[in-house]
Amino acid sequence: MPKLVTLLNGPNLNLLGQRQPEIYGRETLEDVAAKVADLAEELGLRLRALQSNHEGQLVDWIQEARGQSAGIIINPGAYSHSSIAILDALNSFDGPVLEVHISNIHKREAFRQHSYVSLRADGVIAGFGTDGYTLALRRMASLLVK
Ligand code: DHK
Repeated sequence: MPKLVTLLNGPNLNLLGQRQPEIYGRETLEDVAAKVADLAEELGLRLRALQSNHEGQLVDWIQEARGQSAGIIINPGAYSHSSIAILDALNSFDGPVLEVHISNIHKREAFRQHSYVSLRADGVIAGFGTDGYTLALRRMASLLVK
C-alpha cells in the first residue's frame, strides 16, 4: 500500500485563482490538488488533500494524520503567522512536515515574515507560486520512498 501524504491548505486558499491573482496566480485549488494527486501516484504515494478556513478543523486533521499519514504538506495561509495551536498539533506528528507559501512571504509585509509553523517544518518553500506544492511533494517522496 503506497504511503499517504496529507496536503492541508488553510484559510482563503479555497479562493485560489480568484483572489489577488497577481500574488497567488490563476490556478484554482482544485487544479493544484489534481496536479499534486497525479504526481503522488507517479511517485508511489497517495494523497489526501483538504482545505479549511477554520483553525480548529486544521488542528483536527493534523491530529487525524497521526498514525495514518506518513507526511504532511501544509500551507497554513494566514494561520502561519498566528497559530500556536497548529504548531502544537504539528509537534505531535512524527513524520516530515513541509511548509508551502505560494508567495515569497519574506518580501511582503513584516507580519507575514514570521511563521510559527516554520519552527516545526523540516523544509519551507516560498515564492515558487503553485509549483511549490509539486516541489514539496517531490521532496516528500525523497524523504519517504526508499
Ligand atoms: C497565503 C496566505 O493566505 C497568506 O495569508 C500568507 C500565503 C501567505 C501564501 O503565500 O501562500 O501570508
